[in-house]
Amino acid sequence: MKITSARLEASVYRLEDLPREEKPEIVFLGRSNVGKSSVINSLLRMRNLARTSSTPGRTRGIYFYAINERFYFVDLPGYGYAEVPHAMRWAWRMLIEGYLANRPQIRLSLLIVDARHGPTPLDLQMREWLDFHHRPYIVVLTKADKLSANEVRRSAERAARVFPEVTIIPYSARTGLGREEVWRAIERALAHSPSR
Ligand SMILES: Nc1nc2c(ncn2[C@@H]2O[C@H](COP(=O)(O)OP(=O)(O)OP(=O)(O)O)[C@@H](O)[C@H]2O)c(=O)[nH]1
Ligand SMILES: [Mg+2]
Repeated sequence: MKITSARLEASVYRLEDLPREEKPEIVFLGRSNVGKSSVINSLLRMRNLARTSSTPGRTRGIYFYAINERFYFVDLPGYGYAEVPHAMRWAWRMLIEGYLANRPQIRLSLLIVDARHGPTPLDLQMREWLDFHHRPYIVVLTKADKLSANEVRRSAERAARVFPEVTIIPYSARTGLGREEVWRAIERALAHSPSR
């Protein structure tokens, strides 16, 4: 896809502030610090659009990036960051789940998983939840550049056992591995959107 514009349109910290626009939405979710924002930047070939950090728990709100003024990339706060106070974790969960459960505009979710560690128990919870709500998703195994080709293959096999019938794409924000394949999945999801 040719990217002609990408800009942060809204930072949302409360469900009542969600954009009222009805553009289709592509959601990026996963464990804290797994590389969600980096996937967004690398897909767009923009270094600093979505804020990245080596400090976990940096993305606090739901960020809506308007792409080509046609659809949104939605960057969610990561789950499972233990250092966050309990009350705040609860607030994040309410925000994320409230958004995911009640948003017909969502066309596809990208569950970002660290290729080195594979799906964690919280990723499995997320899977149950997405399945329960009939939300379409793919799994992106990121940071693949930190593994050998063989290890990447084994990681993809492991993920395929945990996520049978789900598209699994090894990815690296550093090398561009998987980029074209992820775009194809996004384009397919957008093409099915009734708003087009
Ligand atoms: N080697 C390598 N490092 C990566 C890759 N993707 C992300 N990183 C690094 O991982 C760290 C976290 O990346 P982010 O994109 O900020 O992760 P996030 O999931 O958005 O983090 P939170 O918003 O805090 O949950 C940063 O130091 C990135 O540079 C990758 O594909 N390869
Ligand atoms: Mg982030």
